[in-house]
Amino acid sequence: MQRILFLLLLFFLSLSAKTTEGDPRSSTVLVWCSTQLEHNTTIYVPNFVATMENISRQIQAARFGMSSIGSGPDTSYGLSQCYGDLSTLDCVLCYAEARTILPKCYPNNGGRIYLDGCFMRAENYSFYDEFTGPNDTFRCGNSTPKGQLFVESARRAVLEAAGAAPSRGGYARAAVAVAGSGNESAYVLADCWKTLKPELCKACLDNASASVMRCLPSSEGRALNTGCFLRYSDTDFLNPAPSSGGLSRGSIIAMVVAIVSSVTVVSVGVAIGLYIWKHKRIEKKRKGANDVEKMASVLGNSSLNFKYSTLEKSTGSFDIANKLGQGGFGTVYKGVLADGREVAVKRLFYNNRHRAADFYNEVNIISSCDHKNLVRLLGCSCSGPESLLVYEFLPNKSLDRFIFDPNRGKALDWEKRFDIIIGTVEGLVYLHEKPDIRIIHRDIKASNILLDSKLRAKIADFGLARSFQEDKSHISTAIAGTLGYMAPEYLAHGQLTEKADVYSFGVLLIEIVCGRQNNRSNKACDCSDSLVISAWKHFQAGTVEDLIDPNLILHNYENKDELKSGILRVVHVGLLCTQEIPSLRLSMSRVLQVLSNKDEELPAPNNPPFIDEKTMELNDTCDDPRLPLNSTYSVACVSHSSFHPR
Ligand SMILES: *[C@@H]1O[C@H](CO)[C@@H](O)[C@H](O)[C@H]1NC(C)=O
Ligand SMILES: *[C@@H]1O[C@H](CO)[C@@H](O)[C@H](O)[C@H]1NC(C)=O
Ligand SMILES: *[C@@H]1O[C@H](CO)[C@@H](O)[C@H](O)[C@H]1NC(C)=O
Ligand SMILES: *[C@@H]1O[C@H](CO)[C@@H](O)[C@H](O)[C@H]1NC(C)=O
Ligand SMILES: *[C@@H]1O[C@H](CO)[C@@H](O)[C@H](O)[C@H]1NC(C)=O
Ligand SMILES: *[C@@H]1O[C@H](CO)[C@@H](O)[C@H](O)[C@H]1NC(C)=O
Ligand SMILES: *[C@@H]1O[C@H](CO)[C@@H](O)[C@H](O)[C@H]1NC(C)=O
Ligand SMILES: *[C@@H]1O[C@H](CO)[C@@H](O)[C@H](O)[C@H]1NC(C)=O
Ligand SMILES: CC(=O)N[C@H]1CO[C@H](CO)[C@@H](O)[C@@H]1O
Repeated sequence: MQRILFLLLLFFLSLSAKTTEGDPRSSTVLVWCSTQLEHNTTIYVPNFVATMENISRQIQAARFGMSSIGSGPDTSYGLSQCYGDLSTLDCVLCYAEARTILPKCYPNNGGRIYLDGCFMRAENYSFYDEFTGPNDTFRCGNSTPKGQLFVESARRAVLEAAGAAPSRGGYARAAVAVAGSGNESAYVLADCWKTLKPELCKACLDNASASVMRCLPSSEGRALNTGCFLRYSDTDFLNPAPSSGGLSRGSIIAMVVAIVSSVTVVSVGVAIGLYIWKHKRIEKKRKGANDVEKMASVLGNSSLNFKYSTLEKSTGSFDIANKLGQGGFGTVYKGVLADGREVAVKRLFYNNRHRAADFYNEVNIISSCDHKNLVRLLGCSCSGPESLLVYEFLPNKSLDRFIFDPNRGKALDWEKRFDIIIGTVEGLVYLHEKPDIRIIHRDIKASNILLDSKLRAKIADFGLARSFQEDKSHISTAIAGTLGYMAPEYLAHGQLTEKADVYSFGVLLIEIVCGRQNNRSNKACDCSDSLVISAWKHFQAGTVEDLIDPNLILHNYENKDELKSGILRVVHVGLLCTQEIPSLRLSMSRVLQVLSNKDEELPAPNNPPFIDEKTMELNDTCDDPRLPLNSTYSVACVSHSSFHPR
């Protein structure tokens, strides 16, 4: 439940940044992971998840949380704190960001993350009194050096804030303004973790101020210590003291939060992943097969089964050096079998033994998907100490490595990209129109499109979410970073149809053309708009060419006009797929038709979601009279829409 909340909140953040009053300052300054591996996954993961959940409840009330859950070497100790100038809402947003990043330290047993607005740390021991350590460090801005006036004001402000904080509950801010000058003023924030006594806080901040002053005359400096954070800057990054009164964004979202929290319906899962429908025949078969022993024996006989020890050996006992990446549901390692075959082994984060029968079923369903544009599941190890899935190994990894990288992007000219697009479409048509079981992928994104040795597209990670749908504590949902791809009706209402995949696919099309990710933290551009909105605006203005990935134009094409019109057509289809109203979006088979037949006339696209710039309002068909019209966002309707599997 909390997770859904965070996703929604993050979504608001990304969409309504223009109307933001405060700033959660959720950009990451530094992450470091502890060097020890967790002791026992089966115990560690649930403890970690429970600690995060516990802290998130405290954060919403106090902008600070600490918790320890479990016993022995797998106890999870956690602490998270927002810096003193963040409002509760901004704090929740910053924490949400920290929480999505820190689990990436797994399988190491802890780590800490410093963001510009908050801090979070998890370990398997009690670290609450620690205030100094060998890894205390600082980061300096690299802009042109400032003048002597600024150096003076920064020194004064740092000493003032660091001096005041220990006696004021650990937090202080300071600003030293220099009269008559635009940019010689200095702004400082100092914050100790609330678990530290004043004298330890002082020791930490004394060290931090000394560190940070080594940055002068740079315009920015940040000290990242075990027990405190200190930053100075020449820009006023501090949030104003919270104002009261008025229906601010904060209060609207707080209301939305309250409503969403009360809805059990959502618990069905806005989990990222996949939803499978079964026709009645299969439903029956499934019920009959709910016997773990029987399934295990069937599987034991089938070619799908791999021995745990074989796989363990093939990956060098899950050696970090063989790690290929981290997917939604587990860590993927490269393995080489005794016969020389290369495979990708996915080690699932969390194994729920009593759901083994369902897991076997899903493996069977996934392995029944056989299409040239789907990554093949070769089998699993279902009976060893932990569940492993074995996939075909694809040497060129995933599409995001290419299109979002200015150098590797050159390897994909327009023809290759177009082939990848068509391959992805064909894979999706297959999943959506399979006669026995229709599958919604739910997590189409560039990193889930893998490339084989000839750079042909293969869709990965379909079929798993179903197995984990009921694992409320499953860690993967805390890691999912796919906000930019989620269809609005799915995100807000949990409504899941194939059109949610179509939406994500539309985003992907636009990304492939532009060579940029659909998110706002994209520093490479003046992204006040998301990529989709920006594509829509350029489309309306007839200037889509401005968005095209420079790598595409590098290549020598004989017929530049044909190239251009081909690219424009793909953007047009992308916009038809990302229309706000799901029923207007094309079906995947229709997409295949219009992409294959260049002469077919395309309708004009309707707007993508969140286009009303003044109010940032989602033009939602929400008709609850109790809700204020023109509220910033109408997710509040969640309460009485329902989850509509068909
Ligand atoms: C992990 O803990 C579980 C539950 O206590 C236990 O059954 C399992 O054997 C342990 N695994 C390892 C590798 O120690
Ligand atoms: C959260 O953690 C705190 C501190 O460890 C503990 O006192 C509290 O009972 C926990 N709350 C829940 C709901 O687990
Ligand atoms: C933390 O985990 C490591 C390795 O997993 C273990 O060796 C160590 O004893 C644990 N620490 C505590 C305090 O239990
Ligand atoms: C400090 O960080 C380095 C590199 O991240 C790590 O190897 C080292 O163990 C860390 N020290 C402590 C005390 O955690
Ligand atoms: C800001 O500082 C720079 C040098 O640090 C100076 O060249 C510039 O004129 C200043 N700008 C204003 C508006 O004072
Ligand atoms: C701050 O403390 C760390 C760790 O004890 C130490 O290495 C560093 O030199 C100190 N910095 C200053 C400026 O005293
Ligand atoms: C598995 O194979 C064994 C021997 O090959 C056979 O006796 C058994 O009936 C098979 N089990 C199933 C469920 O097919
Ligand atoms: C946003 O885009 C940037 C640059 O493309 C990327 O590094 C970052 O990971 C993205 N953030 C998310 C949350 O996807
Ligand atoms: C562009 C790129 O990296 N292509 C590689 C894809 O994988 C094959 C087989 O491993 C390599 O030969 C290519 O260089």
